[in-house]
Amino acid sequence: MIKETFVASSPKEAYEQAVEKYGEENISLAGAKQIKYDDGVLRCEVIISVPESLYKAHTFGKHRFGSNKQSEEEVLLDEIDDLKNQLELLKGDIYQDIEKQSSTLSDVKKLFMKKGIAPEWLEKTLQSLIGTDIIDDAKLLASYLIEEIDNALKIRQENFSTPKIMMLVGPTGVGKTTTIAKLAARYAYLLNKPYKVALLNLDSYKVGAVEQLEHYARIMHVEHISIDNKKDFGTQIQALKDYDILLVDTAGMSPYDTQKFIHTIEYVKTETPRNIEVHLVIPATVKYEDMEDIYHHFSFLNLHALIISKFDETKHFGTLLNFMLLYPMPMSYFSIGQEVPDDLLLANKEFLLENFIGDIDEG
Ligand SMILES: Nc1nc2c(ncn2[C@@H]2O[C@H](COP(=O)(O)OP(=O)(O)OP(=O)(O)O)[C@@H](O)[C@H]2O)c(=O)[nH]1
Ligand SMILES: [Mg+2]
Repeated sequence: MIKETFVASSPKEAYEQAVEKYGEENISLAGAKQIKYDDGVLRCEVIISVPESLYKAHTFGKHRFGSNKQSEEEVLLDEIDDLKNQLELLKGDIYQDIEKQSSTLSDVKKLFMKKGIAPEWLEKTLQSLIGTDIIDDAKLLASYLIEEIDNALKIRQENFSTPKIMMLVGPTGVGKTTTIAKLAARYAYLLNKPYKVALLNLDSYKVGAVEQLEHYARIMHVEHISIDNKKDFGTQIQALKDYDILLVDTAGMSPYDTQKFIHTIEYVKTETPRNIEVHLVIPATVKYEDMEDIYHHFSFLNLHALIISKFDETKHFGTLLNFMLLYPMPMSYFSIGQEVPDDLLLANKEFLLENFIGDIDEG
């Protein structure tokens, strides 16, 4: 693996440069820092690891390492791609014509759009029904769309392999600390087997953050440690090696707060014998554009899953479902209220879809 540094005004922008160059699946985050350059401007350096062959191919250009001429196979593949694109366009045109003629189709599409599902996803999904009788039956059409949404949603099954570290990250006030407390109770007391749980608090920003987590730790009789630097984090993880589950609470951060991001990346990248599972907490109540923004900014913290919070504060799940269709990240837990430990569910599709169907029925 080769390490390469990308520089921009925010960690997100620097990371995006790396993604654009190599593709997200080919790189892993190796570190990040903020540096004042000689011109006096603060910039972010994001360091990524990339396989050596890819680095050479993308950095020095194909011609140095292979022939500049396209092989017959490449020409053929390009032509197939062209044909596929043309076919998609044609299907799109046919779909538009059929939608104009079928009021059932356009009514069902409008209803799902009204509930938050994007027209692009709906059109692409409904295109495959062209030529079938389903497009004239509103109930069947709606059931088909619900089934497709069901197929697209991803759940991360709770895994009990220990020892493990779960770190919760997310914007301010989304419910990270409350969810940590619920998870601590779940693992320490509510499962078939009691797990040995410790809480690590990395939030040295918020006034009262230590006391908030300490309060839960005391009630539950679980270990609680506050940490304010990366070295201590590594040392404490080592010292807590007999614990089954370490739950790590982090400071809430605005997606645009570079300092806190850099700080959190350092913790995420700490070398530990245990893998750090990073769960991003997003409230079900935020609007679509904010969800996208939060996801884009946090996604490079090596996210494993999403925890959706504040389900009790909305009856409309369409925006969230739409987000999950376009950004298919696995979901791990749902927080459905403020009560510790009761208001926590394992992420499940039925909960989302039943509420969504109720909403659609009202429409
Ligand atoms: N209605 C509702 N409130 C919640 C839920 N989860 C957390 N809260 C409340 O949201 C507020 C903030 O919760 P915290 O757990 O402190 O949020 P946080 O993400 O740790 O906040 P910061 O550390 O400041 O970033 C508290 O009043 C919680 O009781 C939920 O699922 N539903
Ligand atoms: Mg908190």
